Amino acid sequence: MNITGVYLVTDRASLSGKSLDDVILLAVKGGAAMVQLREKDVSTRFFIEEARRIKKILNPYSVPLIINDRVDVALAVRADGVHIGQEDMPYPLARKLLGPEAIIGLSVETLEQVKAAEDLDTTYLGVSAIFATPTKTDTCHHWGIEGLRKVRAMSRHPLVAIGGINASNAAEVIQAGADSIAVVSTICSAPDPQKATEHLRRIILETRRETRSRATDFVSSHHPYPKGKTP
Ligand code: TZP
Ligand code: MG
Repeated sequence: MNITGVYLVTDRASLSGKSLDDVILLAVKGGAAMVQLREKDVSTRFFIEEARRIKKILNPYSVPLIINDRVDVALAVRADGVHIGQEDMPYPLARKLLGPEAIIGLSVETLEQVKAAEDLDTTYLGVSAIFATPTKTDTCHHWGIEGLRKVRAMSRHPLVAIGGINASNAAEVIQAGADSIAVVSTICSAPDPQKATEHLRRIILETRRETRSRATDFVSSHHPYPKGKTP
């Protein structure tokens, strides 16, 4: 599974009057690569019905549906995967229940957790939270850009950065080593979620292009032979 691009994480409190289904559809039309359904205050029955409905919206676009926290809900609706935190079901058990093909993301909030995750075959690590955010106020620490660089250097896993990310800081988050950017309010609260997603996606692509071309310049400027004179 290629973890890349814009990752929408839903939050019904951030919808500013829009419907969840509309926001998800617009984000996908704008190029969102993954959608995580995150519900903290609904009944299990409601969560399952909603997940079934969202799965139908995502299917034609082949965008994976990830369920936050709840392995049982993911199994019930045959979602593509789950995102779990350090207090949720232990990763090995989630993997055992969901099988080898499932996308399983694990949140990491400390370097010890990053180190411990090296022994796990997680699909990605959710580096949480990069910046302080009003959307989630119980995060114990903020990695910042330097912290994210450290995680990149330590981890073999694809990294999904989350927390306070928007169009003004997305480029530096990608430069620091994130493979994907997960956002709630930048898409959910946007007046036009499709445009907001397209904008983030463009920033990611352009930043990757610039980083790649700088790397190529570096390699050619350190080539031992002048251009066209290789033996
Ligand atoms: N996990 C860590 S921060 C966060 C979650 C779910 C919320 C991110 O919200 P926003 O609005 O993108 O800052
Ligand atoms: Mg959780």
